[in-house]
Amino acid sequence: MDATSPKLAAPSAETIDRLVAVVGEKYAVRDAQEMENYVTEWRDRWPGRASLVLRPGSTQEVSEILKIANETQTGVVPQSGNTGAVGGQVPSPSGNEIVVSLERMNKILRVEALDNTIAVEAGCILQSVQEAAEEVDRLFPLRIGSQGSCQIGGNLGTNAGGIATLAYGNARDLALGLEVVMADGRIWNGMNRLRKNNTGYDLRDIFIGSEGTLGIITGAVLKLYPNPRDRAVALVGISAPEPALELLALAQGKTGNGVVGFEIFPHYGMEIVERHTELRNPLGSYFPWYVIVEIAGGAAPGDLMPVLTSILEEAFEADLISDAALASSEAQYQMFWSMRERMSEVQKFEGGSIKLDTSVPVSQVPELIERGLEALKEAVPDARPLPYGHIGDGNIHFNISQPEGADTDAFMARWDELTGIINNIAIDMSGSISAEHGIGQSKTYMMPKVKSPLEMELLLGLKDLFDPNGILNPGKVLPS
Ligand code: FAD
Ligand code: S2G
Ligand code: ZN
Repeated sequence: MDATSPKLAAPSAETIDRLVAVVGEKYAVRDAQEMENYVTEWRDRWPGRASLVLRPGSTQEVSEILKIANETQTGVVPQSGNTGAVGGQVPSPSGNEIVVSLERMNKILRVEALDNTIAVEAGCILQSVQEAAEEVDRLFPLRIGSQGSCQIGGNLGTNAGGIATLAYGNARDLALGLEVVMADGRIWNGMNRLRKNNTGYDLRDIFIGSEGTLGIITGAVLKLYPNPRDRAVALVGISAPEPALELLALAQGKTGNGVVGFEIFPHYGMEIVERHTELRNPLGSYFPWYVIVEIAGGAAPGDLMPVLTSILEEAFEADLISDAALASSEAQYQMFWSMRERMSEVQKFEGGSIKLDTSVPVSQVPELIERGLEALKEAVPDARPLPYGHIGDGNIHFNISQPEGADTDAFMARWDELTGIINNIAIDMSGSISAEHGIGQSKTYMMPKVKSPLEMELLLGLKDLFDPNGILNPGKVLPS
């Protein structure tokens, strides 16, 4: 069985009516025009078409939908916030699949402050979960630029990473329990709050990161953390990625696990943020590279400013950094982080932008960047590389903006070629071609290259066991 079984076909009119009857006309989208938002993703890179979009309001409705889909061999694309970066959440152009959007299932089910847990439905927007944690003076530490629209189902579907991974881990590390509807409609209720539960294979972790291909996550129990009493952040001008890693080691040495954010971007990143937003470089001049470092913890507000100041002073003395601006207000704190979080958005205004999501061991990031820049100079001399992101956990988005004035379509047509150059360097360094975004439909062709025959056999075996008819997110993650 391959990942998209040839048995799938467009649902008949009768099947469509049966599926609509599960959620009711009000929560079904039949009209192609109205489907636009569900079949288009934010990079406009993978145009899709669907036979139907369904917006179920309960786990029971998701179960009934999958029962019918499984019986009628109808492909189902699970979708939450539709902010995925690898096209995993949109249907193929065939028009044969249906999209199941979890957006209506957005309730916070239970907050247990003493357990440090929060139970939510899959359609809960990430920011709402962060806010619900804040209400009980706790922290839900998943922090990504799309947090205003991405949802917990998609965060778990992709095992999302983000800004705070280096201190708190990815989505997988933040989940305790799951509720999942299987391809045949059966419901697995794994919504436990246990911190320890070693009873056989970990089903939860198999579903997390499976990108909608093994089951539809309808609920989750997530970990909450004690709220840090203080935080301090600085924007630093620096000469190269190497000293950035020395600054990271210095900061971690002084604060234990207190470094909760450590992001790098090149001067080109600063240039396009200033060109396309109201944000301005707070440093007196420009530098080849910039780092945003955040430390959190302390016993009271104000505790950490002296700590971060002493770290930066020591970094100056060691000639690691060229300049630094410490955020002296909440507004400045937000401004520093906006510079980083809008880096993805502003690339769109620079013309064609080819995206990468590589990771290597943290200490090898400088080598990845150096080799990548070298190789790109060869392949596309006037392109504008933008290696940026989560250097603190070894994840670099080695994005590439087209040469100024170049033909965008011609440049974007080189997507596989140019991503191949950088991905091959990551592979050569025993790194990953997908640190946090997943495989989606964008990288399925690379799976046999990055997985051993044994791994491919085990992954396909899992897919066959969980979804024998191949109805769940056909053509995603595993090559068809
Ligand atoms: P969707 O896009 O709806 O779906 C993503 C995948 O999960 C698809 O394969 C889909 O089929 C599957 N899925 C969705 N819902 C379910 C469900 N209920 N059950 C099972 N499978 C499901 N990602 C990062 O990891 N780190 C970042 O720092 C980051 N920054 C971003 C910044 C911006 C500005 C943007 C636009 C995106 C960024 N992303 C980042 C990518 C994206 O936000 C994440 O992958 C996010 O986790 C996707 O969540 P979503 O709810 O939008 O999922
Ligand atoms: C980030 C967003 C997507 C991209 O901002 O950390 O994950 O590649 C990325 O621009
Ligand atoms: Zn990222």
